Amino acid sequence: MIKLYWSPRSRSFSALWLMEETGQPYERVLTDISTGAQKTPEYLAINPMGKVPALRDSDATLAEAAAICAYVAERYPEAKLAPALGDPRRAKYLQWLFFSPSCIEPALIQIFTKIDVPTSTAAWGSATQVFDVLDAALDKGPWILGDAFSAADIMIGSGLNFAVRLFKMVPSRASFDRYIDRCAARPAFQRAEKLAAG
Ligand SMILES: N[C@@H](CCC(=O)N[C@@H](CS)C(=O)NCC(=O)O)C(=O)O
Repeated sequence: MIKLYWSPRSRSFSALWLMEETGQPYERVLTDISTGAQKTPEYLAINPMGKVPALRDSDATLAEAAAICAYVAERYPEAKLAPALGDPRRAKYLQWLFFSPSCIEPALIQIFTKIDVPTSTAAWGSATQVFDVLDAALDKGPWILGDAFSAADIMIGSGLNFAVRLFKMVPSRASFDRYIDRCAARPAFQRAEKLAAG
């Protein structure tokens, strides 16, 4: 059975939401980052970054929330969390799955730290560009790929929920509001919210 290493009120939320969407049994292994549990030698052997979330599946271990999404979507194809190999929608699925750690995360750090980086040098362009691009992509909906919910929505939805709704780091927009509402209405999101509260 998959083991999910997680900590309350952390980026583990996306992995909890993901596992809840699969409908498969999994074991939650509390790795409370407020106690330093993420820095033990045992845990560092799983994720040398000493951060949650991380996952164990028999002999396989991995960290990084977006990679966990990709792995679990492939592990449980019946959950339909990713377009199948050969489906043309898979291209955009991968793009949006990677957009979260590659563009949304650094844009939020830029907002938080107020560092100035030339847009042509910054891999994420600018925070304005990131959220304009997301706004346009989410305008039609209901999901980032259109009609099909996917693991990319788990990464994008968790990021927007955190940045727009919970911490108000990014001004809301109509498309974001509708999208976060749709994400938050999913029973798996609601179960993950309860679990993530600790
Ligand atoms: N790049 C990682 C980031 C994970 C991360 O930042 N985790 C934080 C909690 S939100 C953490 O474990 N911090 C504890 C520490 O660094 O000691 C991912 O996307 O999964």
